[in-house]
Amino acid sequence: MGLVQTEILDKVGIITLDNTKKLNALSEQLVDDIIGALDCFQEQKIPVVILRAPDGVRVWSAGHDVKELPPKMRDPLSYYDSLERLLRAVEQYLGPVIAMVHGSVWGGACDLIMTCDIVIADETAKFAMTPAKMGVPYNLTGILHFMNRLPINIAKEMFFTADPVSAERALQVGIINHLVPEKELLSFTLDLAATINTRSLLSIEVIKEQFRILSKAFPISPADFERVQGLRRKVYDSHDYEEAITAFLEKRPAHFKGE
Ligand code: YXS
Repeated sequence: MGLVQTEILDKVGIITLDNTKKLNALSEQLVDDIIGALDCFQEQKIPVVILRAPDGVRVWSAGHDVKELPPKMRDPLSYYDSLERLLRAVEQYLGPVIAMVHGSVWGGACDLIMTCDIVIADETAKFAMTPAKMGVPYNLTGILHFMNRLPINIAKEMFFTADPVSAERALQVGIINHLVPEKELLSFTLDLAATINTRSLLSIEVIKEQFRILSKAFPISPADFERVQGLRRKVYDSHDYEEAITAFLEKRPAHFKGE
């Protein structure tokens, strides 16, 4: 299917991100192909899905396709934008979506990992959360994904430094469920999926939906929401947002002004 490969092994759906020449950057097309594969598995009531990249890649996904980030004055991460649609598709899939990670994971793809139900990685994995490097304000639902999974100080360090977190540290802080040797990654992940497949899908489906509802049960007042939207607009209207994208495309370090 376009930029992904799909297969079903013993009732486990496998989606392989397969646009490696673009480092699996989450372009609109790759996102649509991943969502299409999830929809196809959902119709067949496939109980468990594994989201992976091809063997041997250095980069699992380079995150949001920078070339598709909108020019300034437009929210880059609003409700119907591609990354947000992808994250919701994973959250709403009927059964567990397991991220199987070999290689580095960047930005929006890091949020995708945080949205998957279970994460299994090998020693080549690393995870970097890059809005502060890209002049992007990020958004409330994305930050909540990290807060639900990590101690807030760890989540803040990931956002404030934008530095990659190693596989070993990712295990320590809870980004990943299991760290396994590269040669055992697929068999370990398939074994875990097979165990889940011996349980009641009906029960798991309802438990997953309760986790989803509770993980979003985070009160915020209309006034605070509107204030956040105003603050976010200051960022994506800023010099820093425009400079970050330009610098990336010109392959040079960004020079931020904080305005
Ligand atoms: O020079 P060509 O045309 O071959 O293109 C280069 C890169 O420009 C391109 N590329 C990307 N294109 C679009 N979107 C991307 N995210 C992206 N990343 C890379 O791929 C070609 C090869 O890249 P190159 O030469 O840098 O490869 P490398 O092996 O030296 O380094 C691999 C990476 C992943 C370490 C490096 O490409 C990199 O740091 N990429 C950017 C990762 C990143 O910061 N992603 C965040 C994107 S913004 C996002 O996700 C959210 C909006 S947010 O920031 O808010 O989380």
